[in-house]
Amino acid sequence: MTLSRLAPVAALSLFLAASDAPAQQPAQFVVQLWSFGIAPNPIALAAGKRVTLTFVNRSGSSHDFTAQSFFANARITAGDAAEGEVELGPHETKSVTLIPRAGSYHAHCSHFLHTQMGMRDDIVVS
Ligand SMILES: [Cu+2]
Repeated sequence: MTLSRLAPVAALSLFLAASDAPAQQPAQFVVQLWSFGIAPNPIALAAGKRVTLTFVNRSGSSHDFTAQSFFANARITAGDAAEGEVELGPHETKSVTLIPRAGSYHAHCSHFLHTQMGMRDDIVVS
């Protein structure tokens, strides 16, 4: 194939790549939970920018991601964080899409003694 035939294809793929990332596309952010920890720490998010938080429970035990103040101050557009909490069964993954408000928040697992064993985290929205 000659270069002159490849050029339109290259131009088309450039166009597709550019139109693939519109501004309203939420960013993805993965939060991992296990026995006993939450990562990353801190969870750093951009204020006012829509983001999909995907909570991945890597362990065979149930955990939750509890951050009442964080969720109460965010605008949730998809998913569920009822009472400021995302409950995860063994090896379960759940996503919540939201627009976070600037601030510093705490997160933890509310299961008995899990916070004390290391399941705590900070969320920094700036
Ligand atoms: Cu836990």
